[in-house]
Amino acid sequence: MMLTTACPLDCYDACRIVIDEHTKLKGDKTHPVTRGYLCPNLNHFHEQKRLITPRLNGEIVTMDEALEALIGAMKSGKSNSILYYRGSGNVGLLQRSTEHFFASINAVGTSGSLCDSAGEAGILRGRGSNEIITPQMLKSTETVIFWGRNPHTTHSHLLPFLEGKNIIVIDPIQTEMAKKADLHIQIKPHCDLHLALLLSRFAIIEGLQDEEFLEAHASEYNSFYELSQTLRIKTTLEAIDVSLGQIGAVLDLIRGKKCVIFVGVGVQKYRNGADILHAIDSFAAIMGLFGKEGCGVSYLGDSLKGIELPFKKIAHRVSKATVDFSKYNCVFVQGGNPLSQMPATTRVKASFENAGFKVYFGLYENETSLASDLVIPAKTFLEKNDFRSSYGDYTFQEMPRLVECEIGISEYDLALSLCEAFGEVLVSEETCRAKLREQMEISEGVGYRLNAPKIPYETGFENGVFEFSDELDLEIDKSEGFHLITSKHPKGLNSQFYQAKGVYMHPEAGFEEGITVELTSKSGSVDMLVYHDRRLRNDCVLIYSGTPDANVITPALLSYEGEGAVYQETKIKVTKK
Ligand SMILES: Nc1nc2c(c(=O)[nH]1)N[C@H]1C(S)=C(S)[C@@H](COP(=O)(O)OP(=O)(O)OC[C@H]3O[C@@H](n4cnc5c(=O)[nH]c(N)nc54)[C@H](O)[C@@H]3O)O[C@H]1N2
Ligand SMILES: Nc1nc2c(c(=O)[nH]1)N[C@H]1C(S)=C(S)[C@@H](COP(=O)(O)OP(=O)(O)OC[C@H]3O[C@@H](n4cnc5c(=O)[nH]c(N)nc54)[C@H](O)[C@@H]3O)O[C@H]1N2
Ligand code: SF4
Ligand SMILES: [Mo]
Repeated sequence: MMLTTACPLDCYDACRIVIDEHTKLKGDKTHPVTRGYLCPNLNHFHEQKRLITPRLNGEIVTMDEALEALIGAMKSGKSNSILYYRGSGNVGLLQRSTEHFFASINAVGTSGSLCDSAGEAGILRGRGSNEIITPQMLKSTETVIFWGRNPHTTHSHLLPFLEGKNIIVIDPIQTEMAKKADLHIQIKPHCDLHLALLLSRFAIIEGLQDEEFLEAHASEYNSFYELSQTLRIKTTLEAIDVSLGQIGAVLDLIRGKKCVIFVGVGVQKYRNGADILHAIDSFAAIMGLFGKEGCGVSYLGDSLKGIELPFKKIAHRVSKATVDFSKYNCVFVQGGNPLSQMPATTRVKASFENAGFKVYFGLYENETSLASDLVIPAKTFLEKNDFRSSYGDYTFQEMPRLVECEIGISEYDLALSLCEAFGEVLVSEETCRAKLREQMEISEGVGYRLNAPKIPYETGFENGVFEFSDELDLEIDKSEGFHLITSKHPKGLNSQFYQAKGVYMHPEAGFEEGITVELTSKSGSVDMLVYHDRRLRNDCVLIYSGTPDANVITPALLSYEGEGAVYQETKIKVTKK
């Protein structure tokens, strides 16, 4: 018999999975987006070596002993010195049942993110809400722009929906999509704000602005246009390494066409990430790309919008990307690997080491589990009940328990044990599942969030109008050193499944393949092997997410808005060893 569930991973696609009696995982052929295939991460899911037994101070213990130690450690201190840190190893909604417990005892949580929150802040500034374009909405789209987004690696189920469309890629790397595109602008990193302003300015010079749309929904665009006029064209084009011909070519490919811009996290790994997304949105507003069929700007959406969870949320929070673990008597890390994935690893490791009792609750051994006092194995997504929504579409899927297994504990069962020990109340798992099912709309066998828009912003914007910026910092960083690009690897998911090695550079950057170089930034130094990659600009170094020690050289800074990590807000000095 075939059973179905959904992939739990932090990915735009949210694939629907069928499993057979041997628990082999396959993509559901009947699902309109998954269409029968998964990706390398899920195809090799069962080959991963998982944590089997709980461990306390390096010794194997039973699950009961592990829970006793956890409860003892939490009861011995003040609850405002307990930190709950949840990563995104599994994005299921019941992962949040543990937050209910920590909220009930007034523990501290985190705010902002390591991921998309700088960009989201920019979207909210302009549009007031963060809606997305799903693959199915692309039917009548004629031109698709991938702006700092790499769909062959991070959104592979979108690819079949792009057939026959004009493609533009704006990316410092010649990605797979760039190779196939009608136009690739191999922009200098961190120059997208300027490109968006120049595109807006030339669109208006050429009279391409959508007057009717602007009049109705975004009438204050003049101040933004004036801002774009403060840029000196020739010097700006030179600084961002884009030609006037390329600006014209972009406008030609979208002139009078239905156009969707997919923006990824690549453009916003900087302190002014919010400004950048806001400027891209502003260009789209000038072109009238919102509220129309086959048009829009699509970033990572708010996957929780429209879903009510039966759990309490933590009230007191500190910024996730810069949290100081050493301030807490007990640190509980769930589904994450901060010692690899947070920026500024040297700082993170020292602060984690100086924390009180450190607990790691996860599926795999990693940098963080190895530095923890207590390690609690989780159950896999096949072994527990859950639900997931997505940031790449509006699906809402149930993930029922399909496999019985002795190993580990589910997030819900752990939360229940903790609530019982502290006299707190947690809604029953069945009630919780029923409440989530009520919020699901089934159409042709697929679950969706209630009230998902058919055409986002068709009835206008949350605040009545699209808001433009009339003030932006337009300074371009001209400091010495290589630009750092740190993006996703096709074979892994951040630090899960596969960890890439070394640093990638263009052969003409001046460093031979196979040598060891020292990479230095204000945050630290690390030695890495050099690999050559002709897809890069010769002023960039690429280190994939999940590469051991990648984050030694990334800064412990927050974006100006959205409390986001800013991995690429640094220049790198490279020296031969
Ligand atoms: N296989 C795989 N899939 C994944 C993940 C994974 O680790 N592996 N991670 C998941 C997660 S957590 C997320 S958040 C999403 C992210 O999905 P994407 O947004 O697609 O992810 P990235 O690879 O970080 O960045 C995309 C592109 O931005 C480009 N870029 C970098 N800097 C700049 C810049 O300054 N300007 C411009 N224009 N482009 C720039 C990079 O070269 C890269 O090609 O992917 C998800 N999917
Ligand atoms: N240099 C660099 N750093 C980055 C990025 C980058 O592009 N470059 N990207 C950033 C981004 S976008 C993100 S989203 C973050 C991701 O950073 P994290 O959220 O820390 O994610 P992972 O490294 O994938 O670690 C996830 C862990 O979750 C655990 N896990 C998996 N499934 C389950 C489960 O069902 N239950 C429990 N309890 N645990 C489980 C696994 O043990 C795994 O080790 O990394 C950020 N860091
Ligand atoms: S990681 Fe993404 S592409 Fe791979 S199976 Fe899961 S949802 Fe699909
Ligand atoms: Mo992410």
